[in-house]
Amino acid sequence: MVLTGAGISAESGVPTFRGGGNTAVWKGMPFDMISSARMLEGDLPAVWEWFNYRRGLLEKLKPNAAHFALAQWQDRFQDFMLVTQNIDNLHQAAGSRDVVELHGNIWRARCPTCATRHDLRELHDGSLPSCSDCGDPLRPDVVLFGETLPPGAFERAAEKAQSCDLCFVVGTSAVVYPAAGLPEIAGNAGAYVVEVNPERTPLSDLCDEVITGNAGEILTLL
Ligand code: BV8
Ligand code: ZN
Repeated sequence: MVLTGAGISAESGVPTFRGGGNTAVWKGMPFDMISSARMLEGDLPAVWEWFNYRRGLLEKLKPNAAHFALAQWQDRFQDFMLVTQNIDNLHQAAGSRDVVELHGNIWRARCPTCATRHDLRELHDGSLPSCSDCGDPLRPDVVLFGETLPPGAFERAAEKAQSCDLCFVVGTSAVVYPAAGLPEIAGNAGAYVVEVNPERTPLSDLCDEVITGNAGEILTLL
């Protein structure tokens, strides 16, 4: 099982949220304020503006060697699961299949009323898309702070964490729960846990092995 965070997309040019001193800030708001359930309830247009801005940045960016390495791993291991906290779709763009997206996907919108999903690459009605079925305003299909994860996503990942032999944790600062709890579940169930990160994290001391470096280089070498 592999759990990835924003760090795996750093070498693609996607800004990370923490680590390396650059904390994502938008119009003076820290990202966990603009990307929050409260902000969505209070100012949906501002949340759309924030996600439209990020999709604009992402449009030009490509998967990096780390994404491609993991896409190859899915065929090298008999039983493999890729779980990501990222919403940038770069794993899928690199060829990874059946990615467990714990926090949703920036290219999808969701109707809060009828729960239909909409691909934002097909919607062109400006920054405030509305549902083609019921007309209500759509929201990003992304898990914001203070929101629960997509039903079944965490459970599927936790089940694999319980049964896997080897768990890689790549490019995450391991501070956001429940995602950050997955490597602990794996380690407690007997998996060998390997962290790949240029910096130490709260998880480092729990890992069987910490490989210090950039994911693009390390995963390719591995
Ligand atoms: C929930 C999508 C419960 C959005 C994200 C107080 C108030 C409100 C909530 C809380 C609170 N206290 C605790 C909480 C719970 C909260 C939480 O854990 N907060 C933390 C910050 C304390 N969690 C939640 O709210 C979650 N929901 O708990 O619901 C609930 C239950 C019932 C009913 C209602 C609610 C939902 C959390 C999901 C939030 N959404 N993203 C968006 O993108 O805008 S979280 C976001 O940050 C990411 O998705 C990711 O998951 C998370 C962590 O970021 P990382 O991926 O780790 O990235 P980061 O920048 O932090 O670190 C990068 C790492 O990469 C660094 O370590 C760096 O060294 C490394 N790196 C850099 N370069 C490289 C590299 N590694 C390898 N190679 C490189 N080249
Ligand atoms: Zn609808």
